Amino acid sequence: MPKRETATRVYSFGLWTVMNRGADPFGAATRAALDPLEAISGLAAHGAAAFELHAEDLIPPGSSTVERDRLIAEARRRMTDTGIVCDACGSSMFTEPVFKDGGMVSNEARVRRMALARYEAAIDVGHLLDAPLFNIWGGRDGAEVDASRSPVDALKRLRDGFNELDAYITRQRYPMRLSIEPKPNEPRGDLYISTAGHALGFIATLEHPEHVGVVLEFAHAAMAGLNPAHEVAHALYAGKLDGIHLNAQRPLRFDQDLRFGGANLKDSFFVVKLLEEERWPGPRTFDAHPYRTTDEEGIWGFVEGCIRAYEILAEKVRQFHEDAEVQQLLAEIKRWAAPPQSDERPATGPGRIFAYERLDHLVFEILMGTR
Ligand code: GLO
Ligand code: MG
Repeated sequence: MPKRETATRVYSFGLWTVMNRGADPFGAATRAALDPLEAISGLAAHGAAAFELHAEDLIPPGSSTVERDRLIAEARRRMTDTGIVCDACGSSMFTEPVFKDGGMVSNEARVRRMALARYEAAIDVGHLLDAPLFNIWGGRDGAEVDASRSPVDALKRLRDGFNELDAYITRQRYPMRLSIEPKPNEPRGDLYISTAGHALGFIATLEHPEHVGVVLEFAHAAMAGLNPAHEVAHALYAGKLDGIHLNAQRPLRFDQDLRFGGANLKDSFFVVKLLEEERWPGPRTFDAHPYRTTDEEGIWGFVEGCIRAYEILAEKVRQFHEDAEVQQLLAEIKRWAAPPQSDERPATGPGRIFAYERLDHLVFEILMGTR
């Protein structure tokens, strides 16, 4: 067996993933709430070296400053005891009725102010937990009724909001980047920043585009019917991949947040292949939910399952690279890329097509474990 290169790979989970209680739009919770501090310790005990959170996962909205500081101190104690680190913070303001028409895009100026204040408070929490990234998924920043707001005005409001948050981080001298997590829809009918392309185009309009990156989620790409690896590639190519959320999702459906490996075997393989080949240094973060049929104990099996799925796929990537026939086919493809020696027209014979047919089949065999 070749030596495994897992030493530098950091696995991370959103606290909200293990705290999820199995509720869905048609059904109530099926398991008890996990305490956020227990979530931190439990993740550390089951193979995660990092966690992400919404500030509100740890500090319930409306908590006093004393309570906030106590919870942060306790979280930090768990972090020191276990070695787990916080790799990103965000806000779950999208759950609250006051933000029903959006946070930064709301038509109500007072609500937009509240949203920025809420983000700033969450940025402070992230800083106190040493999070290097503040990730914004604007779950309510979208619309069902397009007559209610011009999408251009929505983008301008988002621009002003991001500029203000960036200025806040700079003023506070926090060593923290901002990121945008795009999603095509849900909970809003349509969200304004839907894909990697939307996020990258939008970031270019900010005052300091160099302070802002992208967190891409596998399921969000699949929901839009896009190729997740191509989405990730766009962010990598732009030097802006600040985070990845791994999970599984049947294309073109509501947000399923299935366990990584639970669907999309081949697409998952190509995302892992890309991250490993590019030696992307960031944490492999899972943003999925244990199935609604899972009980409290099963949550840790879910955690281990996500990590194991990544490791198996990374091993398959290694196998792909070490397979002699794959290498021969790839070498053949590379030869076509050499500068032409003459102005001879490209050959149109069947040989070149055959290489892809075989290559694809070899990927299938590798994934099935029959090779
Ligand atoms: C929902 C998103 C959500 C974000 C999180 C980031 O679809 O994936 O879970 O990742 O709010 O803070
Ligand atoms: Mg996510």
